[in-house]
Amino acid sequence: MNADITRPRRLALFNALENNQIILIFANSEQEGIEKFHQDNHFLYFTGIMVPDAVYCLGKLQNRQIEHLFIQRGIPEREVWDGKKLSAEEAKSSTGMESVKYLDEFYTYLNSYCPGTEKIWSNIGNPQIGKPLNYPSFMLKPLRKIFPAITIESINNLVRGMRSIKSEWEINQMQKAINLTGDGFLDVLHQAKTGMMEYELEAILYYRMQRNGVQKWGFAPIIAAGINATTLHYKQNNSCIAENDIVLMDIGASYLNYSADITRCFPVNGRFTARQKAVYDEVLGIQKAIIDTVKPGVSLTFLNERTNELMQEALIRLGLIQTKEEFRRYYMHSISHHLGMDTHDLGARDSILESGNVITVEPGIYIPEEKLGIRIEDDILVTEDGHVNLSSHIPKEIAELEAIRQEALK
Ligand SMILES: [Mn+2]
Repeated sequence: MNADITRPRRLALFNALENNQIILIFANSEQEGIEKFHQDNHFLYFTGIMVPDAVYCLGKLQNRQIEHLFIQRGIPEREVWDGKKLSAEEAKSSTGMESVKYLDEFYTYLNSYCPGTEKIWSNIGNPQIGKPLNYPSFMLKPLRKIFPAITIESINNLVRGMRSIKSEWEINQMQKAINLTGDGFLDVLHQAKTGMMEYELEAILYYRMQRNGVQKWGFAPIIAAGINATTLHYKQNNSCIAENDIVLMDIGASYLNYSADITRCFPVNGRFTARQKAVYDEVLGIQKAIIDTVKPGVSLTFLNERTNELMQEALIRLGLIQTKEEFRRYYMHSISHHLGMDTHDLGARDSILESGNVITVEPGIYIPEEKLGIRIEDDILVTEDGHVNLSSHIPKEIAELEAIRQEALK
């Protein structure tokens, strides 16, 4: 992600600002402990750099633009431990910004900008009751005391429109994440056996992804055999896969912080039972019908309402419910969300689709009493004249899945 990619984004961001407003986007802080460093998505989107403990500052004050990047100052004695820090010159050339300062100057600059500032947009997220302040909120805390008149608002509300329309470059990153996830899924189809643990399938997937440059999952992978698939956010992945289980895998690599989000299900013994097939066919039919309706101008609300109708009919056909009102017993979630750097990306739940959006389409039926959960999820790009299914090459037809499994089990 170089300056040619991030510079136009910063220009659009500046144009979204009203007079006497400042944007402060904090990079993630260096993590102690076992986790590798991963960057804040807003910070990466606008700067393109993977360094911890930095701040991007953009303001429109008295109708003049101010823009600085604050980075950590290198400490020569630490270099043998941590390596060299990004220098100011390197930061300038990778971001295309002219003014790079050090973090120890941050509050001095900020204090000089605050008188007259009406609003600060920052990546404070949604404060959660009972949880500690996140890093940006912590950094802005002194300011709230000294300049109580300044409104501090989540930057999500400013950049939602920008981030939900993907550029060609972004779509290419997402396609890579999707393809590597699909390759990993095919490896699983070829290697899974009855009696394996769910985490073994997780390892097969991650091996393929990491060997191809993926540094992290887009989200905690769900590898759920049998009844585990009826727990929507199951992520223990530590059960043994039994003979007649369907394995549900809701998985997505993150490639340069762009996330895939794919769900596939397969029978571990190579063949769906008649009942498993019937449920699978209903979910697949609904998924295809909903994907067909995706085009600019259609709302996510419409997709949800249409799914609910189709689901009611399907569940009655399957003999699971008698009246339409009962359908939430077996289908509890919504059909779609925006996908991008965040797996649940910026974009309102009731948004109207525009060309350049990427959304998931993911109906499911969950029947604990039959130890069966089926969800099928693809990643759909909205285009001028309809849509493109970015994950259409990842097998989901029953005949295809059975053929690959039976070949693998020979
Ligand atoms: Mn999803």
